[in-house]
Amino acid sequence: MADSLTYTPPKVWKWDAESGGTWAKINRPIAGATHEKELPRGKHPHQLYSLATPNGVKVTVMFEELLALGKTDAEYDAWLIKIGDGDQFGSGFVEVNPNSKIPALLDQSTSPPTRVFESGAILLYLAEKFDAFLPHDPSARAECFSWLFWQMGSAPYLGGGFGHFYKYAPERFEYPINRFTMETKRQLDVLERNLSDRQYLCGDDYNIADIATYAWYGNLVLNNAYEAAEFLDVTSYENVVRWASEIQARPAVQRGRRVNKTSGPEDERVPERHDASDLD
Ligand SMILES: N[C@@H](CCC(=O)N[C@@H](CS)C(=O)NCC(=O)O)C(=O)O
Repeated sequence: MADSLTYTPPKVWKWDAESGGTWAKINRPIAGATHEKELPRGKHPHQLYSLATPNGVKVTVMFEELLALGKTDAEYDAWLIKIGDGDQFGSGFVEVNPNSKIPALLDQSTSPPTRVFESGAILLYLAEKFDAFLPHDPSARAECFSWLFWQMGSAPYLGGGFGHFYKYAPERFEYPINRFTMETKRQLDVLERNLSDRQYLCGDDYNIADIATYAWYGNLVLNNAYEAAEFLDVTSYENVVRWASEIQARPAVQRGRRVNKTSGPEDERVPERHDASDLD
């Protein structure tokens, strides 16, 4: 191991310096709003406040899948939250998500409006509301919950651990990169083994567990995240690549991936979505 131990923690940690790295500007050890700012509201039942990160894409893919199924009541306005600029700390956003992270949803078809935060909770809320992409049979439903919550618990090791130290940290340190690469590859192997005899994560049917997991691990193996495909030898996870490619080819996934996107090729960016035609 090349890195030596150079830091002795003080008795009590104090927030007295920027941590450096890509996200230093928005890292803070306290919750709550930093400024007053109302959220905009559109005409559709669902108001989504988000950005096209993996957690954000889960929800826009879900909306596009519901609309593709003909669930016209699933219409939504997708407003852009620029997390790099601190929009998630505006007072209106914090009212919808006290955790100040995208995605956050306000369903104004209920009275009073229903707020939902945490991408997994939003997927479940929409799946139950529209009776779609969630099996009815209790055992099949339990399998879906298991993979959905597996994703919610595992992805922070991939994003906050591997992705952070491999791509965003101010310096590349061997110890955390090794630790989180080990865990990321172990997680990919969990998926690989599960998908070796299943088309989708829970069997023959595509459901919200696939939507959630594709957004993170699918994008990773298709080289859409962290420029780490070669480093992680992602092509060795053949079944994960096959599953991810199949999901990525779905028209609703192609549409959902573009909503609230502000980077990448110009013709893929749809920073805000208020009508199906915004994506056409
Ligand atoms: N567990 C949350 C995680 C959400 C999350 O980490 N969102 C990130 C973008 S992917 C964010 O908003 N970061 C802004 C910040 O940390 O201030 C979920 O799944 O919704």
